[in-house]
Amino acid sequence: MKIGIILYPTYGGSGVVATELGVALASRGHEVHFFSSSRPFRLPQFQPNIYFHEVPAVHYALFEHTPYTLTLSTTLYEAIQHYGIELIHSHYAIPHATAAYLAQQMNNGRPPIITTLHGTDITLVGSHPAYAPVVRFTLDQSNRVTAVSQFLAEETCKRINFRGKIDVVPNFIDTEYYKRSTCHISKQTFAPNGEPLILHISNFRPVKRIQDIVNAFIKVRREKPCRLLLAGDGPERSAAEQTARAAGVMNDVVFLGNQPVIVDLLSLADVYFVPSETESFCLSALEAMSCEVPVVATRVGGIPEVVTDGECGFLTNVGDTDDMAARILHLIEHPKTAREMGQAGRLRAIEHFKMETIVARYELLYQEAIAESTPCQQRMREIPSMSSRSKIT
Ligand code: GMT
Repeated sequence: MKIGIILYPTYGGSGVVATELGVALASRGHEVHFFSSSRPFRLPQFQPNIYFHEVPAVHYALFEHTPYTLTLSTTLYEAIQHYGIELIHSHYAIPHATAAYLAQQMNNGRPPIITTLHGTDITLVGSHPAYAPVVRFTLDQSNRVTAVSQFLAEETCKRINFRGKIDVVPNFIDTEYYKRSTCHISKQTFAPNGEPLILHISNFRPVKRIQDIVNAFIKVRREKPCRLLLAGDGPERSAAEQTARAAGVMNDVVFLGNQPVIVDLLSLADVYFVPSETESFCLSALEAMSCEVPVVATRVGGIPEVVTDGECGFLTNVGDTDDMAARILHLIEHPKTAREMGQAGRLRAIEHFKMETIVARYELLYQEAIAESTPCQQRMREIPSMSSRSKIT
């Protein structure tokens, strides 16, 4: 198939999932066209079957904001015409699904569109009154809609009153790549005295509750020497630095900035910590589980569909930094339990979220959407007549 994938290029789960899906599809022989405002950070430079189309930002003095939706529609439309793209897979509804719809209308209603909802495109942004009607309309126009968790599928119906069908296709993980390995970095780099390492990776937006990470760490640190590794960057970083400094634990907190390759960090970690306000899925928790790291996370959104409480780690209430600290402390004081929970996490990743299985589900959805949207006459032309079929002997 010739597949167009629209995605955000920046650090964030939806862009990572879309990139890894496209790369997997390309290695299965499909022709994959990525559409984004800049090259997605995890997209390999050279790989057969992969094309990258940069969506231009065209500024004009009259515009307060650059109309990205329109330049994306034109970029899609031209690629559909030039390469014969058979299906568009839009990751994140706003404005990607809307731009895909425009391009489809410009091209006489083809190709079909699959929209994958990732979370904040419904829970934080999409349900805002300024967006909800257009998001609902665009989902109605998509040939198929998928959500990365059951939680998100239900929220979509509740929050924007969407009445159509939503297929739940969870995010996936390449368990062969994401596995605990002998790491290129020595643990001593971060833990000179062999201290346990607590790791968090995100884009440091308010929804990630970075202050809770630092506050829980301060409580754990009072009981036991340990170190906190924070990978990523974003608006909440400097407040977190101030809190750590004021509490006198800054020497035990390492801000690593954005890290394109995280498997090494995960291979060093003793606990993965994610106290988010909401998460439709939490891809980083799945990455940790695949690397046998026990997870301490909040019991919100789609997280319980990923992390089984008491089996792959512990779930706590949002903001309950006492409980979070107690759970982390328990794991670092009981390495055998931590190891067993880590192994249970990897098994769960393999059984429920393996890349090959989920990519095959998307392939099937694509085939169905293409078949359903192919006009009857054309489909009949594609089915050879009885006389031209080879005889069954
Ligand atoms: O919240 C982020 O880190 C980014 C955001 C995105 O759209 O890139 O993540 C959302 O999509 C991810 C991939 O499906 C999910 O794993 C995250 O849980 C989800 N974030 C939220 O729901 C807050």
